[in-house]
Amino acid sequence: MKWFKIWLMSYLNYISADLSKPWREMPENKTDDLSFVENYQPKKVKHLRILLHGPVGAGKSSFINSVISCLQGRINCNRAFTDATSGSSFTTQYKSHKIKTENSASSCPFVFNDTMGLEERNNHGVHVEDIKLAMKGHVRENYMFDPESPLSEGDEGYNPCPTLDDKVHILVFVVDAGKLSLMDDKVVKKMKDVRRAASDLGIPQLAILTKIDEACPTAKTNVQDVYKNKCLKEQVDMFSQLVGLQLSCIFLVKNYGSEVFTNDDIDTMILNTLRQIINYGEDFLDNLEQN
Ligand SMILES: Nc1nc2c(ncn2[C@@H]2O[C@H](COP(=O)(O)OP(=O)(O)O)[C@@H](O)[C@H]2O)c(=O)[nH]1
Ligand SMILES: [Mg+2]
Repeated sequence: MKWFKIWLMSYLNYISADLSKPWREMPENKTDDLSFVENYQPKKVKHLRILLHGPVGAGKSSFINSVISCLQGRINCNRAFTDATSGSSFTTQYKSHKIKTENSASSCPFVFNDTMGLEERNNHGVHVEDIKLAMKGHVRENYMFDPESPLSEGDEGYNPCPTLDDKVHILVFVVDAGKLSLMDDKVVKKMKDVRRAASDLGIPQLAILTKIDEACPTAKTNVQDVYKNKCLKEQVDMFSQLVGLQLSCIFLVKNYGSEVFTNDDIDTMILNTLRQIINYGEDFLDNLEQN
């Protein structure tokens, strides 16, 4: 019992101690990133298409709502419907989420496609083949995903002649930072398959680890401390090894959920991540120009 107490105390000390320096520098506030996002204009397409992909309940719809909240300056929790009871996938339709800002009548020049969540059971959640088709631009707007059979050529929801606008320009994995160690092998395999398909198409990939407020008991979610937290760093390392993504492509985020007002720390995390997403997507479009 005595040794258990000593072990527990040293473990708690270990997880509650922050690194002396953050392993990634974050901006002091949201000003630069907000202005970058507000002034962003894609060079080659009307909208930069961002595909969010990951397990059910990871926070994909919440991330879209959080971006809307940051840009509108007020909490918006219903545009991309979230599911607080998440057991099975709530998002079943392939839908482009356009975002309007407070000051502009037109929508932002980027869109999010939220997919039906990945599930470990066969015939549940989105089919990996459907994600591959979506990346190539073959999935039409409002197509209802069918977990039992992937879309095929000749189906009504199949777009045989996608334009560059229809294609995905950046793939974003969204995973719950607190559930990495519990993630089923089959889900990891599905994510790796999707990653490989994206790489074959030259589409860059990035990951967001969400729910950092729940993942580590001692994590402080103010923006300057998030990247000092040892436990969160371990989750980032773990995800990097699981899926094979570089550390520089993995971002920590707390989505808006129970808040009634937006705040600077959450805005900074969300907008900084969005800025990286946009930069990676633009790199993809730039490289196409060179080919
Ligand atoms: N505490 C916390 N809850 C979150 C966060 N992101 C999402 N959630 C909650 O997790 C649940 C599932 O989120 P949802 O966006 O529907 O997941 P999706 O299936 O990936 O679209 C909802 O109840 C959200 O409010 C987060 O960063 N922190
Ligand atoms: Mg969803």
